[in-house]
Amino acid sequence: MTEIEKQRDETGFFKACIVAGKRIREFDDAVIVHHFDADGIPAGSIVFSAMYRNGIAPAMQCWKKTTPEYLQKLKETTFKQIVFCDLGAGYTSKLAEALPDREIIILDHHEPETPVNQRPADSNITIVNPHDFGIDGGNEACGGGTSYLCFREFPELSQLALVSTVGDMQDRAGLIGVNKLILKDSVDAGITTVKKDLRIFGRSSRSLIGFLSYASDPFLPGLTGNDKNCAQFLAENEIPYKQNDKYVSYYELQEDDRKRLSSALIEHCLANGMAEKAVDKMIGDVYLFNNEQPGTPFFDSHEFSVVMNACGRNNEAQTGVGACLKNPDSRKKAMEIMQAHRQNLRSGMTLAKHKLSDAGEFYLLDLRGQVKDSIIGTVAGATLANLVQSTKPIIALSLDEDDHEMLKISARGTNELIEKGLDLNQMLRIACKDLGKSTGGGHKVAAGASVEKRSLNEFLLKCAGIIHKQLSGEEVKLD
Ligand SMILES: [Mn+2]
Repeated sequence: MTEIEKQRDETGFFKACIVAGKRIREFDDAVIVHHFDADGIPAGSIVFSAMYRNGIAPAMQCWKKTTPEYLQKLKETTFKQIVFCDLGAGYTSKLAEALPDREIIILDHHEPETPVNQRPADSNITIVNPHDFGIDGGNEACGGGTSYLCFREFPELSQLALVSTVGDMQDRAGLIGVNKLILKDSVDAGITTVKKDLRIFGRSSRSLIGFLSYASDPFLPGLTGNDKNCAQFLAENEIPYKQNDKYVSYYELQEDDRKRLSSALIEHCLANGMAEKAVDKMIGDVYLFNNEQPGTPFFDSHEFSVVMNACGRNNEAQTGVGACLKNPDSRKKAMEIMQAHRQNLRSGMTLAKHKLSDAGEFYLLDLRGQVKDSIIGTVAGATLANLVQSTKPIIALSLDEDDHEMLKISARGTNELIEKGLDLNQMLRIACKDLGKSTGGGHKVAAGASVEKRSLNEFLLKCAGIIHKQLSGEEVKLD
């Protein structure tokens, strides 16, 4: 069933949220299981906060995905109630099977496993999911948003909902639908201010040079990864990036300097081959939190969400939760984690420059043992974007940190290559077929795979063959 066929029922969704929220606040022996990403961490923190207001401090667990191992561990606990945040929707039957004697509430925005009218009526699981009400969980309600709507009587929690929304990248074209409503709650309650501005990380917490040279979404041609060029660019445009011997951040500039910098940057990106569409996306609404200190990443929803992402990817979700709950020690630690994470990214990118080789049909970036599997995709994307000519896709290799028999592979392309027929999702799916326990897939422009070490040569040969076919317009068959 598609979204369009389903009757949109916002009121029904809000009602379901309120009922679930009320019940959750009655829980007295609960664990919150939340997703590990920049949506899931604030989502779990929202539920924790709401329960804590009733004097109850539930346990928390963070999952990367639903695996039999995680399920088994949860089964071994004695919690009577379980709240899943930002995960669970795709696995309700497995949850019902493994945990038949618990009361479970799932607050999720991912595509549900079974349509709402085909679910068992006597289940121990309550599902709250925008998809059930004809609301697109892909772009107008995230895990944090759904969680917040359960506890709308606490408008201050809308701050975390917005961190989730931005963390789930649902703000790319401005907020719509349910997200827009949450923003309105937040603005009306004096929690959030909306501004039109450059949507590059580090507006609040980075020096201007770092702001430009660390930019990775999008990658700024000639500037990302190059401090010298950034300093020169700022000087050429007469932006006072150093004042009284102190490097200043974007928000510390005067309004007219900020404006001059954004127009110069846009001009620079257009002149250096960035697609117009990508350039347009650089300016948009940003959400600033009135109750936070400017100069910290928590002041700006985007920076806040990057801190969450860094915590999640470095197995420090608990620190992320602490930061959401405004614990000063957690916040300090979370900022250190983010700095280390971005430093890793940067050294990964420097290393990549020396390690890149041309493998004919694609660029090969072999970073086995040198770059962590959690950032290999970002490094691959950055490396491809920084090439003067990205006429072929890039395939990057790293060691799988959880499974020593496997490699983690990231493949990245460009929109131009997609137009010519490249499909990295299809490519990796086919290349992994019949290679033992190798699996792969993702999107056309960005995909990943887990490949057996001993099959690497065969895998790369298959990749080359498939990419060649795709880019020369030949038909590629799944088997
Ligand atoms: Mn999510």
